[in-house]
Amino acid sequence: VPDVVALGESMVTFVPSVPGRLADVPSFERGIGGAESNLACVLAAGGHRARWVSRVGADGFGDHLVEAIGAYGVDVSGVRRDPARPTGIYFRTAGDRATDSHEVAYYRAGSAASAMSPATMDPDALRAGRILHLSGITAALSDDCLALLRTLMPGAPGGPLVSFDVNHRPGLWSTAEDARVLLDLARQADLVFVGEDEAEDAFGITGGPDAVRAALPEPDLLVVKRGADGAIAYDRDGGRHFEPAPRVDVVAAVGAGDAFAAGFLSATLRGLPAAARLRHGHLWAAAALTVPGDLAVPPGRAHADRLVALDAAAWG
Ligand code: KDG
Repeated sequence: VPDVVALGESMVTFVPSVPGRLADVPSFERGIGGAESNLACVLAAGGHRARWVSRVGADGFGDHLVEAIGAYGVDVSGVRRDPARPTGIYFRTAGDRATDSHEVAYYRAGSAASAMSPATMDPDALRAGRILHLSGITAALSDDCLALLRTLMPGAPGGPLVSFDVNHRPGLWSTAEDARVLLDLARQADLVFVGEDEAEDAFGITGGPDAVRAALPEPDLLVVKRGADGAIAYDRDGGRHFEPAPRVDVVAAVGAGDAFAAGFLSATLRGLPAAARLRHGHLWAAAALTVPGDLAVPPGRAHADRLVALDAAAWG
């Protein structure tokens, strides 16, 4: 039984060789991207059984994704090849370290993954793990992808815990109506990850993390992320737990949210309390923040446990 099954589109990523505007970047290095497979890769690297379920083209980029994600130890048996549609790719700039504003150019419309649907994917296989991890990116890919998400949420009794990362990607959405779609999906998940800034941009929720919880009271567990200012977990009993984030020299923020969710889920699978879940999330995110690519191997479990056990002064 997989610990975590993650559903979503992955893309070959082109990471710029130099900072600056996309128009000026002369060359790029190939990497792998995709929020949900990033999460599966870091979970597998962290010693968990992770399965990534998706569709990729029957092309070289699809081969590369399956091989590279499989090389992290992720179970890729649920990935289907589509001879009629290409694998998505995307280019991005290195961004501004302080604001993490970067340009993204997606080439994914009509991709193999956009044809994920209740008819082309097996919902039972998707529900085979202890946790099913989904994200708002999938909702934006096509009506079929959104229909698939809706068959998986809310989770059924005895089924996996449904984890949902809002992952609002403005470049994939066109109307304000779409924010409602994301909010409705988030309401049906057991565990939700959302950034405070994301909640403001996507949902217009101002007033900080408590206002996000007030607008999203349904999930048993809601994690509101505040970047360098830490994260707060709200539980169903009214509990509110804040943990500061360690200060790191940020190289590239892309992938940090996926790593945070992976660290949090890892600690959840291990039955650790809220404080440790948040700290593992922060540590795994720190690993991703300090590399240029979208993905970083998290610290080993014993090492991470020692860092998590440091007293509050080391974390504050
Ligand atoms: O979370 C990082 C992702 O944004 C990146 O890997 C690509 O999945 C991606 C997307 O759709 O933006």
